[in-house]
Amino acid sequence: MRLPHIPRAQELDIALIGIPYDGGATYRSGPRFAPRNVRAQSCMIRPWNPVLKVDPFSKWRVGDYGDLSVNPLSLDDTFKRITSQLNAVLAAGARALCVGGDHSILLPILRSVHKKFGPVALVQFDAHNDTWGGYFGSPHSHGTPVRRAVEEGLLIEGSVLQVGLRGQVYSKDDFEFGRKHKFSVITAEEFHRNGLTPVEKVLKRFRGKPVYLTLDIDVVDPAFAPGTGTPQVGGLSSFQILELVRSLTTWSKYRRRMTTAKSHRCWPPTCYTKCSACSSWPQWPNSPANSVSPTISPSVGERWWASVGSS
Ligand SMILES: [Mn+2]
Repeated sequence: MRLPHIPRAQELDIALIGIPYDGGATYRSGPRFAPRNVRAQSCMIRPWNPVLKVDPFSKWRVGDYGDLSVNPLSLDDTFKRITSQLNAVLAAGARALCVGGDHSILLPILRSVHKKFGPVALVQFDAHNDTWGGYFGSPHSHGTPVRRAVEEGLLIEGSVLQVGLRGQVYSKDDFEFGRKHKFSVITAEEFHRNGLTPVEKVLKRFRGKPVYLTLDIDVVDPAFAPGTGTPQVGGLSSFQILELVRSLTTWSKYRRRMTTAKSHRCWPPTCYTKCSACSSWPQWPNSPANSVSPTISPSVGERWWASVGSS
């Protein structure tokens, strides 16, 4: 990321973390190279967002934590490594923004989130529901993490929102698991026809709950994001995915009007712990900002930005 490399979670509010693993991919490999490419592409990111009217780098201490250690020859060992390393990040009070990696890494991430926060709601932007029972005899792959997360009790029952599902599946029963567990599903076709309103309606039901957001890049149409491991036509345009992600912040503003600072629970548009868009840190009694090194001033974000260059 266009950020300073700071592998010390206690100094960060938001840690960007690469997880370069694609041992769970069943078709086209390569997601292991995604973190480094996201970093390269981030060179054009500038601090002020005129749509959301926010400069996140001056508001929060955001840094590139680096990549987690993975084992390219073992899915089980990789999962243990991911959970264990993320546990340390979350225990230090930082929020993690993880960049995979194929979608199998969602499960070890959610295990770590559960350890810190208990069951969470899940918002999933994806072409697939990822609720396969297994694949090639393995309980884990990029198509299974949501099912395993439900089975392990990592998610709040009835609080899963999936947006962008499309394409052919193996059987009509592929959607049975989601129905049984009361998932809210908005297919790509429904999204194209009805826009953001149904999404926002479901999100309002998640108010007061901790939420984890996961975005599988294949939710975007391969015309815009051709490098994905499992391309599916009929997906979202680059503008639509921006609007979809921004809708989370709009919902956050709605919540800001509806709640007081003290009772404020959190909506993170980019990660899963406490709010990143709805309030400044001093309003959070137990925020990470209150426990980090006093040598870091609130204005440090601006200096960080300057230190990594500007165009
Ligand atoms: Mn997918």
